[in-house]
Amino acid sequence: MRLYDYPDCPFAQKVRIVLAEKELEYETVFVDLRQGEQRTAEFLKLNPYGRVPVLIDEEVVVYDSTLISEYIEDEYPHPALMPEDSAGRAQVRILEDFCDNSFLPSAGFVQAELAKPEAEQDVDRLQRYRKGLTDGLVRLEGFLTGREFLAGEFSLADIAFVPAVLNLSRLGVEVDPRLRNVAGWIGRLRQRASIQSLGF
Ligand SMILES: N[C@@H](CCC(=O)N[C@@H](CS)C(=O)NCC(=O)O)C(=O)O
Repeated sequence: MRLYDYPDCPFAQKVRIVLAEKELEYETVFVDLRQGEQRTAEFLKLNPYGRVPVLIDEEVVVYDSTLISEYIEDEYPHPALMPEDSAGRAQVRILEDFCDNSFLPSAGFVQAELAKPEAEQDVDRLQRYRKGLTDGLVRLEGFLTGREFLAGEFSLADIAFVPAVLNLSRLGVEVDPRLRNVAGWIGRLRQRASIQSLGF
């Protein structure tokens, strides 16, 4: 298997955690996004949207971290990272969607703002997107009531959030100590071998 990767990309990080959970061997191809390598004709043949990650498994080419994760789950089902029942699977997908389309973009905007010299940072924008993250954590607190992980057992939903939730302090976001479920969940994520092996 070959993963087209960019080390700081949270979507590529998601896929690396899935591969580590399944103990699958793969090689990585570094796509230098800063040099525009994602827009070369060769790369656009793999992903017409010009984004990492892309996974190639023999002749199968899959792009988009969520689609890749589901492909891996279908093809290499053990250990399972999706619940067996339809309701549980739908919940995992809803959480992944929330992560990919709301939580991770907020984290990305905060990160982009913090990368600027302090004098150029837009304080209102920073505050708005940090609030997006803290509101997101409140939502997760509800999902985690009476559960160790977001969908009960550890799943693709938890993996989706790892790159953002294990990076919160660097984004200047503290977990409100009243969010006990979230704090406990983050602690459990930090203990997982797959996550530790990737240096989170
Ligand atoms: N929905 C996609 C998002 C992937 C994505 O946004 N990748 C970014 C890097 S983190 C990228 O390749 N950006 C290059 C570009 O837009 O030119 C996924 O889940 O894989």
